[in-house]
Amino acid sequence: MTRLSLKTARPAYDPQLTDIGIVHLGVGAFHRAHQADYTDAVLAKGDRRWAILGASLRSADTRDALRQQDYLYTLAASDESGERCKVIAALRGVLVAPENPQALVEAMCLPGVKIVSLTVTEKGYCHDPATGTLNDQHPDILHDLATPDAPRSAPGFLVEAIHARKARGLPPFTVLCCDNLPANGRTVAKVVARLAELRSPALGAYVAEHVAFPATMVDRIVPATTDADRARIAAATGLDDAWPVVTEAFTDWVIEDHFPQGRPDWAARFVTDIAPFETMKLRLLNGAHSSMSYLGYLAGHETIASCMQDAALAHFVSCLMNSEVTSTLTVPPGTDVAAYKQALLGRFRNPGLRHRCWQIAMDGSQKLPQRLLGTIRDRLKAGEPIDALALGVAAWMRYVTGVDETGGAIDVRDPLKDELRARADAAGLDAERLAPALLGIEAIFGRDLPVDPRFTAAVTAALDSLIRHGSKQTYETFRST
Ligand code: CS2
Repeated sequence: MTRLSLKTARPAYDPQLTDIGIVHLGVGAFHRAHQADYTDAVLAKGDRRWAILGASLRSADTRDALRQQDYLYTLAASDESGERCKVIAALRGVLVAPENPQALVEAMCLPGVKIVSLTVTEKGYCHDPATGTLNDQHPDILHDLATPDAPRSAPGFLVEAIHARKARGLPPFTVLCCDNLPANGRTVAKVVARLAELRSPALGAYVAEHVAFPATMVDRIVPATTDADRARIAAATGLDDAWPVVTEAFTDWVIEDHFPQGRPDWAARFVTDIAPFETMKLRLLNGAHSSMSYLGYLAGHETIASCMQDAALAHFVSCLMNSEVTSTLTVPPGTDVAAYKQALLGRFRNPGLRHRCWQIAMDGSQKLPQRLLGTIRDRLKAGEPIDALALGVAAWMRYVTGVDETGGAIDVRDPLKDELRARADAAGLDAERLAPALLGIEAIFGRDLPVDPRFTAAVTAALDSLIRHGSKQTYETFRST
């Protein structure tokens, strides 16, 4: 199949006539649906300096799929009016870091590269999620300190390339974190400066003084592509695409405008203070997502759209957002929070997105702090109840036991998976033992929450109900509140 269907938007520029201006670490579906889409529009408008060279830090899958199609791919975006496809040409290549780490460092040292952006997921920064500081005992960090010129971790690549550029008299690139970390620019700056400092105090000082780490709030729901998506998109476009990306029509990007080496004129919102935007999104969207993913999975829902069709679960999500999260937010300039929440419920309901609970449930140990625990801290400080938030945390605890409500195995994916499983196995399915066992993980809960009786009591009660009555019956109790 080679003919492009007339309904499919094609690239408005020749990718061969573009220059690489961005190296992107973690070239997965989210990047291809979000930053690459914004950059494609910039290239199409005629500023050809910003093509993207992608890198995978782990597997060769994306490179292998896209290489045979010159790194062009289809982006299919849906809302209630249907699905629209376009071909994105912003990605000029994909390097697979483990095959040749030096080649990636060299690419990051190209003089035309002004930005290194990242979507390596929360765990990719090798930090302690409760405090945001580098975990200097992380195996990849130990590796990168021992072998700095052949790094493995994202911070390792950043530090090595910053070091190499400095040695060559090239200005540093701007580091643009596009992951859902709290204060993502500041957090990554801290992690990278610390790793640099461990290599040499002078390099640490250079990073702190000369490298820009603007913060971002990124928002677009991007489920993993399925074979059914491939078949449907091939039928719609007439293109045989090995790895199209499926997303929603909605997209948002708020960026702190601090790019000493220049930046593309992305159709993003450039602001001076990102914090209120980021907190609103992490707590409302991602907080609801994570809570729904654990509760929904346990109740037998496969996707978020299916969770939203369960009136009791949809009601729980509204309670979580309206009764517990909203009071903790500072309204971002120009934002109508009620309208944002309304739109969010519509986005969750989008039947065109088969966003699996299991996918969102991954890496909970890295996600809970910014999605639920920060909100809980603020509520406790204000002396306010935390029942819905505590149920979200308890559902995660029930989920990471690795056994579902019918006795089946749950495929728990998490960097702390082994520790979670060992603690859960030792405690057994008893809330009085399981809750404290998991609350004892300081990297997730810090030191304050496990000793706050209001928090421990709420989580233990919710977990007890989940264990005794199951997820569905537990979230149904919110209908009468
Ligand atoms: C999701 C996010 O997988 C997850 O954890 O909550 O990827 C979410 O879809 C995006 O942040 C939406 O912007």
